[in-house]
Amino acid sequence: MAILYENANLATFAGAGYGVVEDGAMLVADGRLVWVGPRADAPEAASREDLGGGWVLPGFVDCHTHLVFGGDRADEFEKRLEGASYEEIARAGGGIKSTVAKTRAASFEDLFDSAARRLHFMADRGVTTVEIKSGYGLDAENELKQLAVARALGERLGVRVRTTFLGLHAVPPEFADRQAEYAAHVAAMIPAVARSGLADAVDAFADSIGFTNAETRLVFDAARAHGLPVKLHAEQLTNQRGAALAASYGAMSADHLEHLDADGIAAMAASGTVAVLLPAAFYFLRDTKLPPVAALRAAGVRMALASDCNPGSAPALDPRLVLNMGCTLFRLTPAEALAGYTREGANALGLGETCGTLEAGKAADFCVWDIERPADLVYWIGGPGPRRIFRNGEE
Ligand code: DI6
Ligand code: FE
Repeated sequence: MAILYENANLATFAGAGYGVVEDGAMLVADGRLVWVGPRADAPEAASREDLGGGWVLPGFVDCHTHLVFGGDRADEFEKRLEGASYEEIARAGGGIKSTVAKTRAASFEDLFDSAARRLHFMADRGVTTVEIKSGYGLDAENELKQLAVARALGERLGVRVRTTFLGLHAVPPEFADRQAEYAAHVAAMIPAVARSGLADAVDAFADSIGFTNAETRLVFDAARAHGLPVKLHAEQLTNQRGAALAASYGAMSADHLEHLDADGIAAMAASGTVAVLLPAAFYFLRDTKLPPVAALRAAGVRMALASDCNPGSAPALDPRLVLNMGCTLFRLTPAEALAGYTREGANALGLGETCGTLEAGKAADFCVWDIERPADLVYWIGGPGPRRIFRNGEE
């Protein structure tokens, strides 16, 4: 049955800026937006619903998270406040490796329950699509366990989930001092990952405390051979020219990018690779090197904004807080930040035709907010979620 939603201002994010339609209406049928425009021009509909004068935005798309993991790392937070650096903790066997031990020890149900609590929080605050990476299992069994939990979250929580295999995240203890062998082992896991149908993409952590470009290539070649698109954690802590490498594989996105240089920007612009900015990690690690936002903007590179939710570098769940950080720390405009959490997040996941804007033909994923203007969502340092949330037309 078609329903006309009316009496709301729309921020559609179709085209430049907010794409505002004042006093707008949306016709929804079969879970999709059929028509979007000014109420005065709205088509006839058997059923109508009054949205009470709020603002409607697309549901948020959080295109980079590590939402499924065992335990947490509050103890390391304390250590860092006593003077240890993220790299020192990682090199001393803490960091990602400690989460790996807890993730391996956790059952499917334990992982599901803890991640579901986090995802409920995000969903209540307007996230209708989320990407979830593996990367804390680091062997075939536990990586697939994490990916299966991510899939189950999507099925049971009513959020659209895209999964990413991040086997090349850290070297597990059984491969200590054999990093190159581990990279080959991860490449050899790709056929089974592809066969399982549990991963929509492949990611890697190319950095000084992560993997070399040659190791990343090995895994990307395997991904390509099995039809899986790639993306990369690039230039987070050092400039390893990972973004250019990612672009050469037609990567969907390159993420973090604090140390990105002009060549990397040009390569991303040429390949259409989305820049995913992660200000919560920048904030939590007290980084000082800003990603080159002005140069990315000037080069016309699409910029998405995401939480990077993970236990080590970004225990962040609230999209409004991340939106504010994107503006305050990275100098995005509020319109860019909101487009980054909707349209560009969808583009970074290859979902640009599916969701991320309020346009006819897309999924009816939208939130109704009680605000005066869209920038209110960004201006407050965190804040309440939307009054109503719809995904595929279902509230
Ligand atoms: N970069 C990050 O910020 C996260 N992973 C990565 O490659 C951190 C993950 C963690 O510390 O657990
Ligand atoms: Fe990350």
